[in-house]
Amino acid sequence: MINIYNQILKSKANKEKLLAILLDPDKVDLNQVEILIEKTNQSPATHIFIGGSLVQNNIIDELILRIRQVSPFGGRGALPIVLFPGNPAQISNEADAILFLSLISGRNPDFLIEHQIQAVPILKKTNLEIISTGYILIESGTETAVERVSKTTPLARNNPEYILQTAQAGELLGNKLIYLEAGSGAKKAVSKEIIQLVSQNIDIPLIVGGGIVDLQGIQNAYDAGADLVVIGTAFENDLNFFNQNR
Ligand code: 1GP
Repeated sequence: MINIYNQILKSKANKEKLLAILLDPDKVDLNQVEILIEKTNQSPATHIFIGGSLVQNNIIDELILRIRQVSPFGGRGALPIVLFPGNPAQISNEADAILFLSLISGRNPDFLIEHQIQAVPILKKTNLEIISTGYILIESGTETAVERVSKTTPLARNNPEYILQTAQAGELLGNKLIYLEAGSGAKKAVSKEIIQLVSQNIDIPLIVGGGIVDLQGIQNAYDAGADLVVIGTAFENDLNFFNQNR
């Protein structure tokens, strides 16, 4: 079995940028999975992330099985499938790995540690690769679903030093990844300045997502130092997002 985290480290060392397409099981129509995966395979995506703030039911298993079913080489050609869960109900043994998130920008104990404790008995029954991730929500113009659901305040955009300190605390606590999140459908993506400051001052790989709506936005995040960029809404809204000249 491939070790997804080691692959991410290797890509970072080789300066190869990574791209995850985020599928929200609440929004994916199972009858559309075939075209979705066809478009994903034609895109530069290196990973599929699955999750959402609200998803509660077991359609995640079904979605992943369907993805494997329609992927090349009897499913072996599927991109690595990584859970990006909003709550412990979103754990599926059908995925390859899970971002074991702690919302370290927030001060809600449920999202800092309680959900993780609840997830342990479920995780122990799976073969998922568990990747500890410091998740940092950054102010992005309007209230986002993750803000609403987690009942936490995002970090102020105009205080990059505090954002950096939060990321560094996550690294010192042993997180293997830092995720700078503007929130799905955010008005403003995480700024270049913030990405640059954080990426230059942590050693672990950096994920950036939320509110990136064009290819230039992806490139900007890479140029600023993001190792992996996450695209959700833009691809959801336009499956040809990656084949257009923008
Ligand atoms: C959300 O970072 C991801 O958690 C992706 O956000 O839907 O805005 O691309 P978008």
